[in-house]
Order: sequence, then structure tokens, then C-alpha cells
Amino acid sequence: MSQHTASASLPPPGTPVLSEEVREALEQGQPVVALESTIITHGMPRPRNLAVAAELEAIVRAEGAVPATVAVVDGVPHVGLDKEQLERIAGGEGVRKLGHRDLAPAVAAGATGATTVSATAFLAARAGLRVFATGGLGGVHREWVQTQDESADLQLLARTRITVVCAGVKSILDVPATLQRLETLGVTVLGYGTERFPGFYLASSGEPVDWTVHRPEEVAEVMAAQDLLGGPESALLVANPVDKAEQLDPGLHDRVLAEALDECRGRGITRQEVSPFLLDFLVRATGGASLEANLAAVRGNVALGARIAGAWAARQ
Ligand code: PSU
Ligand code: MN
Repeated sequence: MSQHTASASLPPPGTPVLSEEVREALEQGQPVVALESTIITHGMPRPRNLAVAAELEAIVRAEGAVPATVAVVDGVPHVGLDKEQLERIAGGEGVRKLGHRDLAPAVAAGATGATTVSATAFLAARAGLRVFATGGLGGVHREWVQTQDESADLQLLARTRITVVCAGVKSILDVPATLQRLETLGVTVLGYGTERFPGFYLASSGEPVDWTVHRPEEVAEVMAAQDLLGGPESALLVANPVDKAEQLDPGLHDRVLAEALDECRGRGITRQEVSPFLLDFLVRATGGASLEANLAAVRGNVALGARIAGAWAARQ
């Protein structure tokens, strides 16, 4: 571990290192938005992923907030990456996917990896950030009865005080079961400008949400109420639908999803390989349209995250 202690400027291993810009913004009470890195490494084709990563940071800045992309570089968790670090993560060579439980071994081994929602939310909250924007959460998989495959995102969000802006969960998951699990875990869900839980590629999954807000200030109000009420330090999910004009054609979506699930079952693909296989199948079967809808959803979430961070900072 000598690489960590060699530099006097670095805190002990495992402590998230803030970029200069993020540290200053936090000190001055300016809005900061955490961004996840797994969508860059494992959710998008190279080399477009690097351009997207930079674009997402630019969107946050354009909305008046500071972006803090989260990743582990050479065993050091970073909240806010510089250009070289972002290139390294997007380049993908030897970059692992790190959930919350993978952080300790990654730190100990000096590994480089992209953080999922669970790891990003954990590190961002540790660093004092309150708002995090991403694409979709992990959730309860179809065929859960056989596989027990449920993303660690859900449990982590049940015990982490952070506001997560997402476009729902991918339709390759069991959406009603995921919503039920969030309810069981006590994670509050707000529909943003909608009474339906978004369907990631689609503006609506068809499932209802119990609470709807329309402005960033209303989200900040709910965050303040969470803190005042006390109790378990759970997250707040803001479910923000993709613009209807940019969603995937619903007929096409339903058709290719059914094909993808059949193909996956037929080939006997299981465990960690399921999601990448299905996502890749969707991109190819829709001629890239699913990727465009995915990007549109993420851009919208990042912009909204910045506005919520602004509303939150204004209250402090
Ligand atoms: N959903 C998406 N895109 C993604 C992911 C989820 O629409 O890239 C990634 C996120 O990083 C999420 C992770 O936290 O997958 C969940 O992985 P798992 O199911 O292995 O927990
Ligand atoms: Mn899983």
C-alpha cells in the first residue's frame, strides 16, 4: 500500500479524494452533483462513452453546478475526476465494475474501477454530496425466484442519505418487483412531473408512483423534511422520465425486449452476463435507437440533478 502513503497530499487509503473544484464548491456551499462511472464503462460503447462522460459534466456546469464523477483510480476512490482520470476510466483497459462491496478489495489491491449506483452513492455521501444523477438503477431481475438476483443498489439506498435522479430501471428487470422492494426497504420515490414510474427507454413503465413533484424546489423541500423527521438515513429517488419525443418507439421496445429475453434464455446466459447481453441485443436490434433513448434519459437526469442541487444549496 506504499503508493498511497508515499504522497503527503493524499488522505489514508479508502478516504474519497475530492477534486479541487468539488472541494471548493462544497466549502462555499455551491451545488455539486455526483455522476456514476459504470454507465460510462459498462453501459456504452467506446469511444463514444468518453464524449458522453464529458458532455454530462458540461450539462451539469451549464446548469450552474459542479460535476463530481466518481471512480476508483489505482486503489484511490475519487469524487471528481480530472481529464486524464476520466480518459483512463472511459478507456476501459482493466477497468472493473465496482459495487459497494467491491470497494474495500479494490482499495487494498490498488485496482482501477468504475462505480455502480451503490458504490457511487456510498462514496458521494461520504464526501458530503447530497445529489447524484444517473441513468437507471439496478433492481430485481426477472426470474428472481430461481436466481435471487437483486442489485445491491436497492439495499444501499435504504441506508444512505442521498437524492438520486434516475429514469427508473431498465425494462430488462422486473419493474413492479423492484418498486415493491423499494417500498419494503423504505426508500421514498417521487415522480418528477409524472404520476407513472418511468420506463427508462420509455417515458412510462405503466406502474403508478405515490408522490409527484414538478419543481426542483419541491424536491429540496422533501429532502429537508427527510432530515427533520430523522429516522433511517435512506435515499430519495427522483424518477424523471425521458422526454416523450426522445423515447424508444413503444411497439419496437416491446418486440425487441421479448426477442432479447427469449435469446438470453435459449443460450443459457446467466448471472453478471445477463444485463450486458440484453442491453447489447437491444442496441443492435433497434439499430442504435435504444442507445439514443438511453442517452436522452441520462442527459435529462443530469440537468435535473444540477437544478435540484441548486435548489438544495439555496436552502442551506
Ligand atoms: N442500469 C442502467 N445502466 C447501467 C446500470 C444500471 O440503466 O449502467 C449499472 C449501474 O451502475 C447500476 C448497476 O448501479 O448497473 C447495477 O448492477 P448490478 O445489477 O450488478 O447491481
Ligand atoms: Mn445482479
